[in-house]
Amino acid sequence: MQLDDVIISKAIVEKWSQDLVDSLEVDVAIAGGGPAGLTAGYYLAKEGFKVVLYERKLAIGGGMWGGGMMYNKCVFQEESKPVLDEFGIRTQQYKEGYFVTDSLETVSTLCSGAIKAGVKVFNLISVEDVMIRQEQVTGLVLNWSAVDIANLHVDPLTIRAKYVIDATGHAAEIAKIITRKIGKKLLTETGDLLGEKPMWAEVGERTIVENTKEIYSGVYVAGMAANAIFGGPRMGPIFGGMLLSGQKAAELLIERLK
Ligand code: 48F
Repeated sequence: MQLDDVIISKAIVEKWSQDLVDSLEVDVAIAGGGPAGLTAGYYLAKEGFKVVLYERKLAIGGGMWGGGMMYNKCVFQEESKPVLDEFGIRTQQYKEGYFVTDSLETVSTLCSGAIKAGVKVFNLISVEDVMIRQEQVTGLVLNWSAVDIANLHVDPLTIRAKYVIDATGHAAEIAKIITRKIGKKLLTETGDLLGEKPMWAEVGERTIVENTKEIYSGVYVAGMAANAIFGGPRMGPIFGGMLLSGQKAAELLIERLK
């Protein structure tokens, strides 16, 4: 059989466009494809909900590829091991309660698991704004990351979602968009982002799960953004809290969606 270059192009354009059209109205839209966003998406999609995830960069996986200071190993605590087992990520026990994984296996397996569970992932797309109706976030406003990088004047497109998850990591970008656009109305003590505190793995890993909750009507937070919003410490290359936070965000939303 002879290969036709134009059929190859048509296959890509038609199938991608169909995916985008199918994702314009969803149950949950996730901003950010790091460990927290991927884990939240996985558990939601597994329950049968329609989930879309947007990642600004070419590769999803966020801050996990480089392990700690480019040593490509990740550390996980005991509590998060069931999530690693659920995905089939191999672990080595280093000391009691400390498990080590290969960061490349961890990211690629989380990614594969989320997509196979049904999460529709769009890379190279940034969330640049939110849609708000009657003081509730009802969708996301998207643009190609390349538009932003090239500083092009191009208007975005919009998708509708019953719920949004801010899984944008340290930057907590959805929370920042909300405060910039409508003022200090987050569900924090001050209504504003309280800001991330210095590194402290023990406290950071605990508080990140506690801080995984609704931050504005229609918006939940998962992962590092939770501590950036609610004033918890960062925790460096221990990643169990990211998985547990993603899992908790999914559980909270499954309750609401049911
Ligand atoms: O940063 P990231 O990995 O967040 P996370 O899932 O995990 C945090 C850890 O990696 C690490 C840590 C562990 O101690 O602190 O940092 O909470 O992934 C966030 C992803 O969101 C993307 C960004 O490119 C990254 O891949 N992102 C950020 N803003 C946007 C976005 C945006 N506006 N639109 C789309 N993607």
